[in-house]
Amino acid sequence: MSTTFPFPVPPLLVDALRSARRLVAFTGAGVSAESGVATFRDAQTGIWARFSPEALATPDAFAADPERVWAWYETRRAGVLATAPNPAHHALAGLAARLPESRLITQNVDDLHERAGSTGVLHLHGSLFAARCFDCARPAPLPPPLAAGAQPDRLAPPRCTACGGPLRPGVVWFGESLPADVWAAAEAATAACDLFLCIGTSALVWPAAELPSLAVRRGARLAVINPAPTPLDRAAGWCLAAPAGQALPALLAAAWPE
Ligand code: BV8
Ligand code: ZN
Repeated sequence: MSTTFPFPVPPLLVDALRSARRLVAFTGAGVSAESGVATFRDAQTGIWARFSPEALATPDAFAADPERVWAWYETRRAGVLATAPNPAHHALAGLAARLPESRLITQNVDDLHERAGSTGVLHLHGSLFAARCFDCARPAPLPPPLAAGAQPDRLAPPRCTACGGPLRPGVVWFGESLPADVWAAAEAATAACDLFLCIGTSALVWPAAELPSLAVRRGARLAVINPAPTPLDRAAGWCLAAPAGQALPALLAAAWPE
């Protein structure tokens, strides 16, 4: 059932939220959109307009042209540092305070959930704020970030002090496995949850996109928050067609009026 926002918040969803014992919030790039962070599949802006993210976010792309791929990630990292969490991030941090058994699972590689106060965030696809050697996989410190707004189209990655290989971003690229421990924790939380909030994701990237269906198969109720339709809508008990920065604060205010 699709509810066109802004109001009223579906009363049965408010009840489900208030009485949830084990909630999972599952986020994608849309939750950071109102912070000004481009979503993953939005048309790439500026110098990146001619690349599809899928074409850049792979080990082969990095091996073929490390300077172009490293420049893209450093530009994204600087962009995230120049922005701030939005009301959606803060609402999710507030939700955890109300429902201590809840878990936050994200596909995002930014740190905006943490900067809003969320803890124990499960980053399925890694983080822009970690780096490791492309050759020997040793973790390595990141260099100082680019100046905000800088968009070099090429940037030489720093070298590993142990083997001299190029550093790569600590993200999961297409064709790479998700971190096994993070994936196992995400699956376990999803299988055990009673309410699954799916926020700001096109649900097109696997195996992450499997989680909402797993939750429903295990008996949880599913709510989707996304201004656009998603493949999950048919299985959802509620579809809130609104930006997360509006829908999540409204949901919390309805469930726990001050
Ligand atoms: C793997 C890090 C194999 C890098 C990312 C079936 C099973 C397993 C794999 C596959 C499979 N089918 C295909 C695959 C391969 C592939 C895949 O899924 N391809 C897709 C393109 C079909 N999967 C993989 O390669 C995965 N690895 O499976 O390994 C393997 C197996 C064994 C052994 C070895 C290997 C790895 C996938 C991870 C890729 N890395 N990110 C980086 O960020 O650069 S994925 C990338 O997509 C981001 O993490 C992003 O978060 C994620 C998902 O996208 P969304 O978050 O949903 O973002 P998107 O832009 O699509 O949508 C935004 C949504 O927000 C929209 O719906 C919009 O309407 C909405 N929105 C906008 N504004 C708002 C809003 N919502 C709310 N409020 C708003 N204001
Ligand atoms: Zn190395």
